[in-house]
Amino acid sequence: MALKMFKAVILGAPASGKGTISSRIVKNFNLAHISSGDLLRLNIKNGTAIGLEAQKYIKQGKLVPDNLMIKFIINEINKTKDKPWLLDGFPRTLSQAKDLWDKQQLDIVINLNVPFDVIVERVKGRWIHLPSGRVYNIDFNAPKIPGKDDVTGEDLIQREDDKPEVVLERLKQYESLTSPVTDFYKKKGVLKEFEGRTSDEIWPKVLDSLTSYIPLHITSQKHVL
Ligand code: G5P
Ligand code: MG
Repeated sequence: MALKMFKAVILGAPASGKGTISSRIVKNFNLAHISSGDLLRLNIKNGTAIGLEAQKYIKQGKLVPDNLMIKFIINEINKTKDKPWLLDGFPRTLSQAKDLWDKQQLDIVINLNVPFDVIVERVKGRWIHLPSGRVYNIDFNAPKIPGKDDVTGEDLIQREDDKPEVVLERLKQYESLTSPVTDFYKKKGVLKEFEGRTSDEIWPKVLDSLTSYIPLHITSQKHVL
C-alpha cells in the first residue's frame, strides 16, 4: 500500500488518550493529525460561525450536530491533499461513520479501551496549549514550567468541558452513541482494539500494529514518545 493512501481513525472515550497516542503516532509516521475537538476549540477561540454554534453544545458535554460536523471534517480532510491522515474524535455517531465511509474508506480504526475510573481521575490534571492542541497532565506528562507550553512558553489552559459534571455528561454521550460506531467498523474488518490503564501500556501495541501497515517515518530514531 502506498504511504500516501493511508487513512486512519482513533476512537476512545473522553480522556482515554486519543490526543496523547495521536501525537506519538504523528511523531513516528508522517501523518496529518486531524483532531475534531482541537479544531473546534480553535474555532471557538477565533469566534468563527462554526465555533459559535459548536460552543453551545461543547460546554454542556453534548455532541455537535452531525450535519455540521460532517461538513466541517470533510473540509479539513480535503485540505490535507495527498497526505496520509489520522482522524481523532471523528466519527462519533453511526451517521458520521457511514458518511465518512461513503467518501473515504479507512485502513485502520484504533479503538482505545481505558477503564472509566482511570479517565475521571485523569481529566482533573489536564492542561492544554490551545493553538497547537498539545496536551499535558500534572500527574503524567507535566509541562517543564508549570502552566506554560514546553515549545512556545505560552500559557496553558484548562478546558471548559473538563468540569466534573460536564465530563460525566460526555461519558454518558459516549456510551450511548459509540458502540454502533465500533460495531460498524468491526463489520468492515478495520477495527483494532487496544486495552490498558495507561498510554505507556497501550502505545507499544499501537506502534507494532501500525508498523505492519506503514513503514516507520523516522528510521534512525525508532520509537519516539
Ligand atoms: P474532544 O476534544 O475530541 P474527547 O472527549 O473525545 O474530546 P479528549 O477529552 O480530548 O476526548 P483524549 O484526546 O482521548 O481526550 O485524551 P488526552 O487528552 O490524550 O488525555 C487525557 C488526559 O490524560 C491528558 O491530560 C493526558 O496528558 C492524560 N494522560 C494520557 N495518558 C495518560 C496516562 O497514561 N496516565 C495519566 N495519568 N494521564 C494520562 O471533543 C470535545 C467536544 O467537542 C465536540 C463534542 O462536544 C465533544 O464533547 N466534538 C464533536 N461533536 C460531535 N461529533 C464529533 N465528531 C465531535 N468531535 C468533537
Ligand atoms: Mg483529545
